[in-house]
Amino acid sequence: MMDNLSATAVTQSLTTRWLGQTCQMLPEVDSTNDLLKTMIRQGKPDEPPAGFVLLAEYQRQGRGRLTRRWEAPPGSSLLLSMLFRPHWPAEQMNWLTMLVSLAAAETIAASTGLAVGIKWPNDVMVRQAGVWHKVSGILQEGEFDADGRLQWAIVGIGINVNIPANQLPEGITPPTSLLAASGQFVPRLPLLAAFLGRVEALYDGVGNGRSPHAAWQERLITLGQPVQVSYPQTNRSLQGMAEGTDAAGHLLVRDAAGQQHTITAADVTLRSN
Ligand code: BT5
Repeated sequence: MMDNLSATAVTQSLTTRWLGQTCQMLPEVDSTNDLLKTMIRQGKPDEPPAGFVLLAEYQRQGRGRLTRRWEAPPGSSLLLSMLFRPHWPAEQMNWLTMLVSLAAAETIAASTGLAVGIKWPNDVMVRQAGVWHKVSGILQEGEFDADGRLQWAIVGIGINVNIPANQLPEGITPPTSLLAASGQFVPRLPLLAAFLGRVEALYDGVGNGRSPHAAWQERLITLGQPVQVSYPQTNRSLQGMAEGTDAAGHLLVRDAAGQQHTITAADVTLRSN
């Protein structure tokens, strides 16, 4: 079954004030993050505007972190990039990924009843047959201005909505979709509208002095678990206990010798899996 997402249908279904009120929907693109980056670099200052959302039904070269791919069959998923112009200090940079993963987790839990958690730093997971599976991934990119503030940031997210179980991509972490995990077709438009509404509320909350950190940390399935931390670029790795996160969202891991490490960017595997 397919459901249609058009830019008009999206804007009509939104309850947001600014997020997604300007949006564009493409049937096919290389990568929504890459195209949005080009639009920012080629546009006038403040074009596209903060809150602009670029959606696609299919990505020829959807990207994960580093050189990894994000794969989804046409029309099966939510694939979008959101543009923010936060002017936040660098220490708050990760709050965007934090609030977007939290918004996705809360929206998925509310609309499907599935158990939803977050695997540090950027994976939204649902529990299926007692095992956590990856249902969504987030890719944040941005640029700082001369005062070290976040001038613009793109947060791209892929949510596997109606990918049939036999069409799920290969994944380091076992992938699933809302359809595969719940057995129900999930209409994408109301899911998208609820998700963008939640992102906007959490983002506006930051402007009013509320950090998404506590609610995000509460959903982390990584804490209190033995983990393996791998740094793919250097081939180094570290084993320890994930004890918590700091206000910036970095993971705090204690090794067997009792030393605490602050992990800013890496891949984390739960050793109990
Ligand atoms: C991510 O990277 O999880 C970030 C994914 C971001 C995708 C969105 S879609 C819209 C926007 N435009 C883009 O081009 N990208 C963003 P990472 O943590 O590096 O995980 C990537 C890994 O997830 C891959 O190497 C695969 O193992 C696995 N994978 C690929 N497609 C998947 C899927 N649909 N579901 C679950 N896992 C997947």
